[in-house]
Amino acid sequence: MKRILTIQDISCLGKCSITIALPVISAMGVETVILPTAVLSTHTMFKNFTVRDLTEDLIPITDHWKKENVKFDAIYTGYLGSAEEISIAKHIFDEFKTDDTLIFIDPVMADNGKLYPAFDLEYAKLNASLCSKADIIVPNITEACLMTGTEYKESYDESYIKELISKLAKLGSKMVVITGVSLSPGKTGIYGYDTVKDEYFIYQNDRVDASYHGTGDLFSSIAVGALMRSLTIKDSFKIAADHTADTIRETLKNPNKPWYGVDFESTMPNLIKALETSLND
Ligand code: PXL
Repeated sequence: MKRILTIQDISCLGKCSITIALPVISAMGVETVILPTAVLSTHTMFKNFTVRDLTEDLIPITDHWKKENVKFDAIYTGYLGSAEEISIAKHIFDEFKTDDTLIFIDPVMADNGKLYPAFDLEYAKLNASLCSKADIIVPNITEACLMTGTEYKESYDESYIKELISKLAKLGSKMVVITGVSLSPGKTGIYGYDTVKDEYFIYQNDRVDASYHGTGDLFSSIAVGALMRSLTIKDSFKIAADHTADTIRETLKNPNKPWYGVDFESTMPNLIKALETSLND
């Protein structure tokens, strides 16, 4: 069984980061080791959340793993709380990366043209330097703009996305996948570029007119989980995009849905079926 290390916060209530990554990746049949960067009472879209920062625990924890000779097939980073945690994540890559370790970075810090409350432009620059260490990065358009110093646009065309991709590729990651890209009305999806093969890949599905927290984390967890089950890049991102959209649609049907996250628990059986189908194809 493949083993992933995921480095992100625990938001105790809120359905995001580790409370999505751990159940989803585990259910996909991949061992999921967690390194919690902080424990928050809720995610940061709630008011008055509490934070217990765990920065000083990270190196002792990973030093212990090193002594136990633990190896990871992938390291997946999401929401990191501070500049110091970005530099610790780089150190962890250096300590644990082998030729076979996939570094998958979701530079979580912003959406819809705005940085999340905890972050500033300096943090965005540091996230860009973290991305230089990646095999795959999956920023949304806002994060792509912040990391490349590009003006954020609500409406854009394909050349704008290609320009963002080319600037992101210069950061040094082997593969760039921009999420939340809409190339025609009523559609949304991903726009990817493989720098090694010099190949673009695009996947669009029907746009659901609702935005929920944690959907980026769900998307990334599925993509990295599917890659660890040896699906191709294209199949992994397709399953991630389709399942995330299906989960939003399913959540919309729930009259008692919480405002802060999606009902990924209800759709989990469908994800496993889709994964099994892809594995048997
Ligand atoms: O889903 C991204 C995320 C993760 N962790 C925390 C957040 C957010 C988004 O707001 O606040 C703490």
